Amino acid sequence: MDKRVVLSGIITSLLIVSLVAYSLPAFAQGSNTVSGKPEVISASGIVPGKDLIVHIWAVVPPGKDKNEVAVAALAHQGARPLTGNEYTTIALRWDQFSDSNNSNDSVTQYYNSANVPTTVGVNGLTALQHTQKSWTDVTTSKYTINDGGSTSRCPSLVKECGGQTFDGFNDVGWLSLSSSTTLGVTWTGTNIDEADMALNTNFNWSTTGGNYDVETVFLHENGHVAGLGHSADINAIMYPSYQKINRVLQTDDINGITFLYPTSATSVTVDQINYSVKQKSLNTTVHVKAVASGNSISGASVTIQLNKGGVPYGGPTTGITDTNGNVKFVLRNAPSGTYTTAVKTISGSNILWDGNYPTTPFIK
Ligand SMILES: [Ca+2]
Ligand SMILES: [Ca+2]
Ligand SMILES: [Zn+2]
Repeated sequence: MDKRVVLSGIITSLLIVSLVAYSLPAFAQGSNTVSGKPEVISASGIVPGKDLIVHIWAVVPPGKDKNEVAVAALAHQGARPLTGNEYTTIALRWDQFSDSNNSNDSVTQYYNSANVPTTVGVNGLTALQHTQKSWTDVTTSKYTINDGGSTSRCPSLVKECGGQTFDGFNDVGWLSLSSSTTLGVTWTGTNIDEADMALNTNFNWSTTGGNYDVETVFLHENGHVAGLGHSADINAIMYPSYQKINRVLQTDDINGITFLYPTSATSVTVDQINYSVKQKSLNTTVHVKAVASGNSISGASVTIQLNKGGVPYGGPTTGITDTNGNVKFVLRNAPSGTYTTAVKTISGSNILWDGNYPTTPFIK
């Protein structure tokens, strides 16, 4: 809940990965590439005096200024534009991913199919589920969002549901939104972790390759649900303008979700150091495994220092563990004596060495 403290330390990186758009003059930027369609922009606002942020998609009618349209669309929601500084200090960040309990590391989202356009039908839920999977499947992030099933609740934070109350549920629904230019909205709390979404039934929606593509918009909105802001990267899902059908997270989106919710590092240890002699060579094999699961760790970079008679023999050497978690070091023309191995470093993607290794000597 303590977003101000949690987020204060990550402002610099957030600005780089996902919030650059806010340092640009407009909270709505970008050009339209959907031929024959008016430009669609996304903008974020805050309701003064309330614990609420809203993200909207708004259609810019021909000849209209997109910033004016965004301001007007936000005003329809009772909100004013959000500045970059405000976003980085008050944005939603789900606390369950940073507490000491791993069993609660997920967000649950429910779907209300009432009022779904006939052109969308049951495919609306499928599209939403795809986007939940897309954000969940980022391997470098532990962010997880699950389908909680169907609901008849009106997404409580959405203005058109009345009252804008926190009901403890993250709901998605189809509503006739009051602004004729607003394609969809996502509301989130700033202190209370809750996110509700609605798409406007007054537009033409498609799940079969036409615009506006439901999954593309759900994917962007579920980025806001995760706590991401807009990106200046025109390829990113979190770019604040509907460009075309795009149902795949891009590098910038992956960087953003990874920054907010990085996967916890796996604790690894060295459980075995084996020696063998082949002709004049001394082979030293180091095995790396995960402490908790016992699984062998491949691709880890291991640096050792071989000692003979208690003093370093040669310099440190580095190798990479194979698929069995082993890395072999070969000392050619090894003289007779008592050898020990000091493991200096173990590094690799998302692993953290516990510093332990066996110290049993080997006599050649
Ligand atoms: Ca947790
Ligand atoms: Ca709700
Ligand atoms: Zn947006």
